[in-house]
Amino acid sequence: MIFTGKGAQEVKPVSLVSTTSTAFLEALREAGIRYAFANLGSDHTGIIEAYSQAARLGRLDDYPELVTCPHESVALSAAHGYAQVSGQPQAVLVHTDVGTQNLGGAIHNASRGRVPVLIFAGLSPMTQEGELRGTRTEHIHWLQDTIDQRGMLRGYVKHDQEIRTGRNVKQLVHRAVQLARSEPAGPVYLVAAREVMEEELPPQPAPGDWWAPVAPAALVPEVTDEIAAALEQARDPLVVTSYLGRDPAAVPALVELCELAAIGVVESSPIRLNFPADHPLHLGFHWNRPGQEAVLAQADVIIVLGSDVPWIPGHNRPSSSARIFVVDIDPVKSSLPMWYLPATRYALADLRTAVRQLTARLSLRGRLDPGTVVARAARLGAVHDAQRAEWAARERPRPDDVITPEYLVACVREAIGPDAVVLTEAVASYPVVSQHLRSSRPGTLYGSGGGSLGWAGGAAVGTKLAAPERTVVSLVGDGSYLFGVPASAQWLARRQAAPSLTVIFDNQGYRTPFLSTIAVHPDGDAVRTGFSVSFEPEADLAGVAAAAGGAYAATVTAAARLPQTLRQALAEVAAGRSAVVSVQIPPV
Ligand SMILES: Cc1ncc(C[n+]2csc(CCOP(=O)(O)OP(=O)(O)O)c2C)c(N)n1
Ligand SMILES: [Mg+2]
Repeated sequence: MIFTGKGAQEVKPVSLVSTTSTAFLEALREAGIRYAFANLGSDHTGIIEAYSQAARLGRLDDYPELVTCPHESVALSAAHGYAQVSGQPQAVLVHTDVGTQNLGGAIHNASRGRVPVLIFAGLSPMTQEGELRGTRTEHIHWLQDTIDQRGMLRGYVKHDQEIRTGRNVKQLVHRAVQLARSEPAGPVYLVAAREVMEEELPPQPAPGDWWAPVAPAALVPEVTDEIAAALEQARDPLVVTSYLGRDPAAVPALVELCELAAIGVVESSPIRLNFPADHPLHLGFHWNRPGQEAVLAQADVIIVLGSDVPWIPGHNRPSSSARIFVVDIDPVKSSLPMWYLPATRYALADLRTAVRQLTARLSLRGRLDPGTVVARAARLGAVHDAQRAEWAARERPRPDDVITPEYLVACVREAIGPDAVVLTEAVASYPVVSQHLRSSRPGTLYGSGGGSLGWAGGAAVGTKLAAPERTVVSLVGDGSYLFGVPASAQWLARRQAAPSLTVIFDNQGYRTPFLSTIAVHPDGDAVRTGFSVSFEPEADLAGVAAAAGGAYAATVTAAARLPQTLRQALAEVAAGRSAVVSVQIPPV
């Protein structure tokens, strides 16, 4: 290979032009980036030439595979899905200010979800009279020049930088990827003017292997002792987590700790599988529903292990005497403007490492009283069993053939089996998905991590590209489905041969804003008048996917038909074609 690694010193063929763009693309590949999810424009002429040259020379493997995405938010969501499942950041190439703006809420999701991704956007050319190659040639080059393009993403990226010369573009790319991957991981943003990306320069050697992400941090011994001692003395210890399972290997580590000391686990607005839902120490899920959760109120020692919102104190809070410890890769949430917990200790640590430290400390000392542990495990197991019996009763089919969300999730669970990768964006049905999917295997459940709907459409494509052997299933609201630019996402799935099943919880509108209003105005006019955001007359949601991506499309209105339709849809997916099943649940 001429371009990459130490081979950069080799002979340069006559027909080879080396530019900032070629070095940039080589650096992405050197950094392990496999895909460039791209929406190209006039700022990318150097990149387009680079790919064209590589195609001519048979060297496309030197660059990330260029994946054309007809919408930028789908591109970023695809990179998000890929990184969530694989841990590997990918690149997203967008056009100047407008492409950056079209990333939309997907940048919020990547940021809040702590997902590594490298975003590159061109800047408008900086010269206008032909001074340099790449100078302005189109009217939009004046219009797309903005005061502070990088500022548009500031607040959502960990790092933003302008590439000012090709002479150190590789270093800038490797550094950006290092920053993106170091915990707390997140998106990074590079920009460069067209003239810079067109700059001719000698082939750039790969910088050394200096760019590993920051190594995981452990708890200092004093803090391990402090938390272990609190657990030893606790009457009702509880772990609350939302994203410990970002590291799937942390899940069995948490199981071991909880079994050792009989610690209950609650998942609060989970965006990962953090603890097996079928484990007797799993004590349920907290979402937004108003009301005090007894398990949280009873706890005397609480360890918050990876959560941005472990509870919502306005309606659900721990006892004022509870001792609370926060252990997190991001313990004080520097990117969230207003955030605090009544905790006695905040510790920055890799969660798997910290959990193993606690397990080792508690095992060594032998100070856990076996009788207490056994009795507590039995008591918590009874709470778990009662909870599950209540949930099981709710998922039985109704005699009138109406499809409830509970029944829908139960049918999905039975159809997809325990190993499918599920992306959840079912909004008002988030709690129902948590309770009835019963996800129990690490790496099988993902949320966006943020609050910008429309993530699952693109994320499913990225997930399938990262894990081609897995069945990928998205559970989405009808509103979320439409936010996800389904024509773009479904087209991309077909183009990239990345099929998945999408199940739409179709209540023909937005339920959630109404639920939000009830929480603030329980006796207000919205409740009295039955305000709704209805999508009447409704689009043929599944038909959009058929038209854009050749997907198998079905709409289900009767409970009895649901299992068979899901089976058919999964058969289509297994055969290589996406499927969208729109399921009519009671309307808003
Ligand atoms: C990009 C974006 N726009 C708006 C919202 C505000 N919002 C929150 S829930 C919701 C309704 C979503 O509709 P649907 O997916 O059908 O879910 P449902 O509430 O009906 O369960 C909206 C619009 C949001 N979260 N993200
Ligand atoms: Mg809806």
